[in-house]
Amino acid sequence: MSSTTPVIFDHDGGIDDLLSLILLLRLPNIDVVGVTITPADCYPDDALLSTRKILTLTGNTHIPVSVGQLAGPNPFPPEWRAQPKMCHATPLMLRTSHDEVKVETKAAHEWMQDALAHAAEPVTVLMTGPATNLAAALTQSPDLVDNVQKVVWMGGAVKVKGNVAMHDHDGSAEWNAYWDPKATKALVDSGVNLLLVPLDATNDLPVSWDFLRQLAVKNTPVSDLSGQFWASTVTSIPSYEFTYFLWDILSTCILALPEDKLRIETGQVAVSTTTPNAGHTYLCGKSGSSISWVASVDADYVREMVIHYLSGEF
Ligand code: AGV
Ligand code: CA
Repeated sequence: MSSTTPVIFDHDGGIDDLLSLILLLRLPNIDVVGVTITPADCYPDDALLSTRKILTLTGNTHIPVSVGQLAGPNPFPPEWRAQPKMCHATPLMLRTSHDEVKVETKAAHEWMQDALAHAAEPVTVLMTGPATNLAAALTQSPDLVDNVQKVVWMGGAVKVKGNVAMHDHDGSAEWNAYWDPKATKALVDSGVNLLLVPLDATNDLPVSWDFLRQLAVKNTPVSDLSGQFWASTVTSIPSYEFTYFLWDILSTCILALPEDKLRIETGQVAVSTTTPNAGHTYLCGKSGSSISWVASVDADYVREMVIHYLSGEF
């Protein structure tokens, strides 16, 4: 066994997905073996360009990137998908090249199957977008479940209300789970070792002005770029939803958070795939699958950890 944890990171190109990539690459004892992109809360060209630039900026041009070709039935609002274009328009990102980072020709779910099949030890999969790529990989090759150490997924809302606000939805689902409800169900039912990081836990971590001020006083290249990314989220469109949270950021922190800083619950969870609650991840005594989720965390500790790792030099 190596002393580092091999991790595949599947993200969907949002502001906090890209910040999570920077954070993940700066956590100790993590070996990122590949980055895959789900074309969900982003436009994939922007997500790919920003990912390649972040890998270059952090000295990780050896890490391969693969873009997903599968899409769920419930698209994200175009305003949200367009927002992260600003990330590769900041001066530091404009000055950074991208072409040293290899883009795999295989689609993300196929690249994942290869990577898992050939891994020397079981791999941790961190996901901060919809579950589509991993669900497809495990549906096509169910034996690969044994090659996954664990899945940490920002998705779902177990005992709290969701964040989907659409005319044909009752608001019970979280967006990543809703984008591709069948993939959500397939993942939950796959038998993989799954830890959800649902809204239950992330609701305690809004991106507040106080948090942004604490990051800003660090006054370093990494904290400045991070603060610029987050600055674009304070204008989230009120008609959809106003507050931006440390959703994906918390999920990334879970890989390095001491056990006594979080509370995990385990139960039988089922997933709806039909209106009006498609993507709802709910407790269900009889017909659900046994999975775990992060119920709460030490929010002050997490904020300090984020500010610590998102400051310093690149
Ligand atoms: O539901 C949270 C997920 C996270 O993976 N995403 C954003 C995070 O990357 C969807 C989402 C919910 N509310 C949003 C979202 C908002 N106001 N803006 C953009 N994306
Ligand atoms: Ca995301």
